[in-house]
This record gives sequence, structure tokens and C-alpha cells, in this order.
Amino acid sequence: MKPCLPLSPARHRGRGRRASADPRALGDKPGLILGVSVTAPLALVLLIAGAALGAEAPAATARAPGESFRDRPVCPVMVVIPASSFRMGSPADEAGRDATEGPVHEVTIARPFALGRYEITVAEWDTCVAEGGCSARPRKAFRQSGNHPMFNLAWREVRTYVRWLSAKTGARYRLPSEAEWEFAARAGTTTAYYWGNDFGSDNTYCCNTDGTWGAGPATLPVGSYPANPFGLYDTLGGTWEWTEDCWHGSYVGAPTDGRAWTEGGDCRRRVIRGGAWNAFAEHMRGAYRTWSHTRGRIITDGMRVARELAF
Ligand SMILES: [Ca+2]
Repeated sequence: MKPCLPLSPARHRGRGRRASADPRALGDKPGLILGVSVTAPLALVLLIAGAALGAEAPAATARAPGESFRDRPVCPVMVVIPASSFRMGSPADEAGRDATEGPVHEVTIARPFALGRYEITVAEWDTCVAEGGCSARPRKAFRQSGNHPMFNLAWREVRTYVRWLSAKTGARYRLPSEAEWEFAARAGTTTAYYWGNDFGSDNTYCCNTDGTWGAGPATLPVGSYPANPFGLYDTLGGTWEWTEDCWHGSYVGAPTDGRAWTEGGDCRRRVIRGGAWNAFAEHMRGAYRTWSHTRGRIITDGMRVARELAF
């Protein structure tokens, strides 16, 4: 049981509000950067990031930041995340801040990588099971269709899934590092949520419109709310997302190169990020962090995969 977020109402409560008719259409306003189609908000972020770094355009054969692709029809849709630097953690005056979110420190993501546009869905997980890559079909607590996020995933199961994807495609799939996750979730923003400092309404799926706990567990189809500026859906809300990092109670001594922090700390506990359908608004903040035990199973834990890119 987690002392910071036990199986209390904070981890098992809340219900969102609505699903839109075509989730994958939301937030997809085509623009053009480096010859590829990107979302309009992403175009602005990439231009700013590139100018700040003095970045050069990647080779013609490389995948460009903002580009989306899928290695196989049954594989998750991936989005190319640009290399850049960002300030990881939350400032002392951020509402709802936890001490584990500091100190704020500069992190440089030296190489682009790819991250799932959505959380892994029930259908994607079922394919892994059908092909013998995943042996488990975690118990469902409520009705879901194939495009709902897979939940109730234990540590060993999420690792099995990325191993299966890697073997199937020849690419290196893995869990994101905590730094990669926060960089991608912030998507160039510095506010508590990627849409601003106010939780607002109709921005994510987690809880009541005032950020308080709702009634009963449930999920919505992935992509039911607008994407962040990188074109990623449900980074905040939906399910908690496993990262590779061992749990450390603060960022003192944390790496600054974007890699997973697996030295020291408590590796029986791994960092999860992004909040879930039953959490409070403060848990949806981009800087919020907590953990799940590698030997346990929490109903709200899901996953989003990362993939290495060859440049
Ligand atoms: Ca999520």
C-alpha cells in the first residue's frame, strides 16, 4: 500500500464527464513542419524549441518531430518527440505541489524519441495476449470496449508488453523514463497542466469538474479529450502510466540527461505519472509523481510505450 497515495478515495474515485464522437479527430489540425503533417499547437512548440536549441533539421530519412507512425497495423501509434531541454519539477508556489516534485532542475533530452499517442488500449493488449506475447488478461472491473485504456497492469506485465513489441518489430520499445514522460506531457508548457494553471473543465478525464472525487470507477475511450501540444492524448488523466524510474523521494541527485533514474532509491517501487480517472485535480498536474510497487497491482495503473529512434 502506498503511504502517499493509499487505496483511499484519492486512488479509487472519480468519474469524468463525456466522450466525444470521434476521439482521434480531436486536436488534429494539420500543419506542416519539415514536410510532415503536425498539429497546429505542436508546430508552434517545435518552432520555439528548435530556435532555442539552434537545432538542425534531421536527415531526410529520419523521422521528424511531430510525425506519427505505426510499425505494424496492430502496434500503437507513435509520435516523434523532439530533443530539447526543459525545467523538470514544480515551483514552490504551484498549487497542490508535493515536496517530491523538487528541486526543479534542467533536463536535456539529447535525442528525439517516440512516445505513444495514446495509452495502450484493451485491443492492443488483447493482440499481445492472442499472439502469445502477453500471458495475462488482468481482470476487468467494469465494461470496456477495445479503444479504452488497458488498466490494472502490473509491473511485470508492462515490461512483457514492451518486450513483445520489440521482438515483433525489431525496434526497441521500452517504458519512458520519468524525465521523458514529464517532458512529453508538458509539451513545451510550464504551467501546472498543459492547458494552463486552472484545472478548468472538459480538459481531461479524471474527476468532477471542480477536481473532487466523483462516483465509481470507469474509463472513457482514449483520446476523448483534446491532445497536448505534442499531439499526445490522456497524458494527464485516463490511467496512471508506468515509467522505468525507481522511486526517489526528491530530485536531489537526479540525472539531467533524460535517462531513467535506476541507481539508488527504491527499485521495488517504480514511478507512475499523470493521474487517473479516480484521482483529484492536483494529481493531474504535469509535475505530480507517485509510485506503484513492482509486486503489486493497482486497478488504475496503465501504460504508454516509448520507442528508440535511429538518427
Ligand atoms: Ca494517462
